[in-house]
Amino acid sequence: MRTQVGIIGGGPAGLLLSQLLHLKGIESVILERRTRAYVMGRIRAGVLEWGTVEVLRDAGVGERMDREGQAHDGTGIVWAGKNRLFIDTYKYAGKRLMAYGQTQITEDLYAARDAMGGVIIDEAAKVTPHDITSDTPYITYQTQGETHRLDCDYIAGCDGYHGVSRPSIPASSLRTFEKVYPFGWLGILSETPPLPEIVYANHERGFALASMRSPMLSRYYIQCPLDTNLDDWPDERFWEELKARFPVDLADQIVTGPSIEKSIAPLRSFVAEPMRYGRLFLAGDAAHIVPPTGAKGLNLAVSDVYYLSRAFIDFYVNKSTRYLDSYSAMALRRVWGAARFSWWLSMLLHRFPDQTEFDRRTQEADLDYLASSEAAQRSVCEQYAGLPFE
Ligand code: RFL
Ligand code: PHB
Repeated sequence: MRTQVGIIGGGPAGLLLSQLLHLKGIESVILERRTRAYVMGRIRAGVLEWGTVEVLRDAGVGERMDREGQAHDGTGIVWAGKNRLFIDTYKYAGKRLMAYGQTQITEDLYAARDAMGGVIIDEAAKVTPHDITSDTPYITYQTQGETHRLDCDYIAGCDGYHGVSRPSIPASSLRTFEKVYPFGWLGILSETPPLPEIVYANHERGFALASMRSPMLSRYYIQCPLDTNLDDWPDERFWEELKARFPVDLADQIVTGPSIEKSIAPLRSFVAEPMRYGRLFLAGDAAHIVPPTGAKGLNLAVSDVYYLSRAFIDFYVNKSTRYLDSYSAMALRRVWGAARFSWWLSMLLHRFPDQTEFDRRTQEADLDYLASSEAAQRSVCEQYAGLPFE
């Protein structure tokens, strides 16, 4: 088989890239390791920057998002059990946020690709890129035990943190930066009405977050030790702990019910540089991971894909490699901005096991300063709402 762009990974990054290329008449094939049901069943991100909303609309997958997604002017932060600060991104950055699930985005993208005859090979095993520094790269993979070969002009590595693309770049040509946080997030999804807005809590028992997917679907998280066992967290215990981390007035508004999903995610910051090696381009979690506190992971995957699709379009339509050549540097500028912000917000809102009283006081001073300073709020809003694309 031959195509123009071979895409490894059928998560949001790979699907969106394929869709944006298709709209400009550029062919691609997606190779996805998992079954369709598995990919669709993953519960992950929920908060979209407005730039992401616009890219999804331009990709022709905005209809359900505009109908079912919930636009917000910002996000609340509570700490010391009492204060509530509203991070008003609309007032200070002129941008709203959209609460709409990654699960739904993935469904919308699969539906769009299928409707347009997009080629997606599910359950592709042993996907391996070859000859990536030559002008004739190709990818081999197996389906039902049979090996196939996909020839292409370029390869897009959109296969997430555990994918095969990044490890196929020689270690001597790749620099990686990593920070691992000493806790995770225990998250649940429940078919209960959410709080009216997204609220982050810094509490002495640990961080908590109230979020949403739709008027009858809530998403909540609590900070937990890395060795937490899901079996030790029946729903009742989760709700009790969640409510204990919010001020009473908010806790009283939380509607509880049976969970329909429960999982633990570790927190990590990771960046690989450069995001290009020969004819292989990395996008999304394949190149970088941010802790979820800043709600940036999916948004970065979308901004990478926005830059990368523009680069391929410029190449195929205008015969120019200008954007392909600047892709890595351009994407990394935005990545590091989001990596810094996500790290900062994580440090601000969590309780660290080795935190001293000094650390606690400076954390609280940072929060109090944010509450009292319009300049500080403006700066946070600009970053939380998402830096503009170049
Ligand atoms: P994905 O979604 O991991 O998709 C990669 C795809 O590649 C496939 N794959 C392979 N295919 C072929 N061969 C191989 N060898 C392969 N190896 C892997 C995988 O099966 C998969 O289908 O990466 P992508 O597309 O870059 O998308 C990134 C986002 O998924 C991620 O950044 C976000 O979910 C992060 N995130 C959030 N981001 C936000 O912008 N806002 C949020 O509110 C937000 N909340 C979150 C989050 C992530 C979380 N978890 C669980 C990590 C909340 C959580 C709890
Ligand atoms: C979510 O709704 O899953 C969510 C919201 C905000 C975050 C992270 C995750 O910072």
